[in-house]
Amino acid sequence: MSDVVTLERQGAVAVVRVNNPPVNALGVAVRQGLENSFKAAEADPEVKAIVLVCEGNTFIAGADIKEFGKPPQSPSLPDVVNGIEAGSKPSVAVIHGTALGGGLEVALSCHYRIARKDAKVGLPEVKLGLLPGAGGTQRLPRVVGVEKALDMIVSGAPISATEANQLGVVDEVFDGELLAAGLAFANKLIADGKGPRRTGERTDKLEGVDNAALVAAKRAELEKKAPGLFSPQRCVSAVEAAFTLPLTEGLKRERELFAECLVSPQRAALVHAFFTERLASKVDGLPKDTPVREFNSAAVIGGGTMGVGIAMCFANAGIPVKILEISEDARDKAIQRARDTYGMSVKRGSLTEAALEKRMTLISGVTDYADLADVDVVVEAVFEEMGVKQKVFEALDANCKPGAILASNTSSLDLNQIAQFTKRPEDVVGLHFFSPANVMRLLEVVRGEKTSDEVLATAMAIGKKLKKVAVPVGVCDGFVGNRMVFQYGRESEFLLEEGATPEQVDAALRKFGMAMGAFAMRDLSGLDIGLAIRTRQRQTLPAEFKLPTILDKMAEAGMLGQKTGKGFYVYEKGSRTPLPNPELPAILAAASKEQGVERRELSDDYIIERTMYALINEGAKILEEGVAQRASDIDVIYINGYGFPAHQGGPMFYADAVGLDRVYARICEFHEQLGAWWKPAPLLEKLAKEGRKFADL
Ligand code: T1G
Repeated sequence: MSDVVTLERQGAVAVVRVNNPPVNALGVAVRQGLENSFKAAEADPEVKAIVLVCEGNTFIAGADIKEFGKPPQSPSLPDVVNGIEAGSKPSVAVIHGTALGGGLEVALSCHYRIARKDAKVGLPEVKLGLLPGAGGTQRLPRVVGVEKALDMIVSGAPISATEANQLGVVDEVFDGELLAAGLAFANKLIADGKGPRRTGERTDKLEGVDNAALVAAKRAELEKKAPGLFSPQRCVSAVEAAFTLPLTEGLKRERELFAECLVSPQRAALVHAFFTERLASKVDGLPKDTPVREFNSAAVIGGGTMGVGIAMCFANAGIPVKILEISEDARDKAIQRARDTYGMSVKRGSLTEAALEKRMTLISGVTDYADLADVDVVVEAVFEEMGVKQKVFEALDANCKPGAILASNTSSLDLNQIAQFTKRPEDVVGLHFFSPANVMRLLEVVRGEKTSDEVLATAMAIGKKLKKVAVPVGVCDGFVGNRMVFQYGRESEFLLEEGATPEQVDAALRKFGMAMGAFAMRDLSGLDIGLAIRTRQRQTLPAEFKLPTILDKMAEAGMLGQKTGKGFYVYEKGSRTPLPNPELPAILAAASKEQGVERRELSDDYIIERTMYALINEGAKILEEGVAQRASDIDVIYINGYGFPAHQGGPMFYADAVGLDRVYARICEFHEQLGAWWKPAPLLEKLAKEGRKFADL
């Protein structure tokens, strides 16, 4: 028996125990151990029932993702799973934590399942560009029916133990000790003379329903919602086999479809996104034993949209937070804004009234810096103007206790200069949240030149506590994400001057997989932000760095985006649906004329090259300057903060997939044709010429 799986007997019950930290993933040793243990229990005449239980925080959380892309090793999970189901003695899976993917498939191959009340079960393979490849697409529909199985498999979303019990996925929900619950259930099976109940043999849930119609509807929904995704459609085809083929054929069909997904570029990209999101939280050069300061209380300076969103992040994590505003009226408005924002979640059904009230007890308002004397962490979220920041940080320096973390949410101002407004620059760090702060997962943790290791480690721990994807970055204009999005925005505006329309650019970007088109996003955030940056740059950039003039013309016409009802698109009152702006063509034509540019037809591929390669070139510069510690951190930032499609892996992963030699050659052409902005990053040139990838760094 391998040490990751052990077998012992308790009376007439064989106990198979998995212990493969951190998540009991089904690596080859676990698969081997499961197969051997179930065979040994099957052969032992003293054994009348089998219990499968896991050590650690969770039941099996899936196949070992690290094995994907490597040569398969026997036994395969389907063989292990089919062997468990074929057993002649009743088997019971005891679920706790998260039984996900192959973990739930192993549980489904057991004859019975019980779950601790806080457990969750699910088949998230689609999030990795895969589909359940060990019988999940054949067995889950036999338990919950095709409709619910399609929802769970195509969304990848887990369900609670309670819902799983209601659906029949688990037979019982228990509280308390795992093995005791498992033994009690198994001994009752023995006492009641209950034998195996094989999921694969059930057909009742597949009958009497127009399953073909359900499949067709799901296909149509995917065509509309996720036309570019590879594995969801194959998930549907696999579930279709559950009611069109006998089990053995259906399992075979599932394996074929799984194999197609396994070799897809989208699977490689999504697995890259999964692991690199976790890697990003590891700070190069930070000693493992760096102390982390306590943070049991917080404050936010500024009760605007960002400030309230940030305060809600602390309240959501159970940390009491004070919002400091300049007047009682502004303070009260901020508290009300928090309550109203939570209220919207209650209306949507994603938050209970009780939870709203509990979180509101954690949010209070103050107007005096002296009230912040005891807080462990302060996040400044005031107007993006250095003079205002100076006043705030001088006040914090004068009032906050020694050791308090003094953070700025600034999105582009120089954190090193902000730190100089205090006598404790080593305690100053950037916590750059993304709007809406209580929703967006990305958090850029900005390390100033004087920020101490301890403060950086504490800032990363705060990010994790707030359930953010915390990525450490260095100080530069716009840090990583905004510095890159500026290049992307500028190129998309130039494309309008050269002949494209906002609708065409946005459609091409959405087809590429971006969550939002570039211009729909600009309308949402407001064109005045970009205009302010342009104005600042016109004063500082050398003349050869030309800037588009469309924003200026649109601002003159009062078009600032959704906030004015029109921008790159027009918006009917109360609607956020972008509609073509009839006034825009004249503005674009005038801008083209002024720039001396002959408007021409642009292809979607060209649009993608101009926007994506602008991101990649800037990303290479950021990497070279050490503002990001690894190329994959840039991918994580862009996926989690800017709607870059995870199934493309992130800008740098995408560049590697296209081939840096091709990207570099195109950027050299753009440099020739379009001038200074397109000077290739030296790192990109170097890697391209050496035939290497960003991933090789
Ligand atoms: N394989 C390998 N490593 C894994 C892993 C997995 N399935 N899941 C997590 N890890 C590592 C992770 O990289 C991290 O490592 C550590 O465990 C803690 O993870 C045939 C083919 C289970 C909800 O998709 O959703 O089964 O950074 O930080 O926040 O049909 O991990 O410490 O070195 O995320 O407590 C399907 C993926 C696989 C589940 C725990 N299963 N994992 O969250 O910890 S495909 C999944 C998660 C499959 C079959 C198919 C989460 C979690 P390190 P963590 P967490």
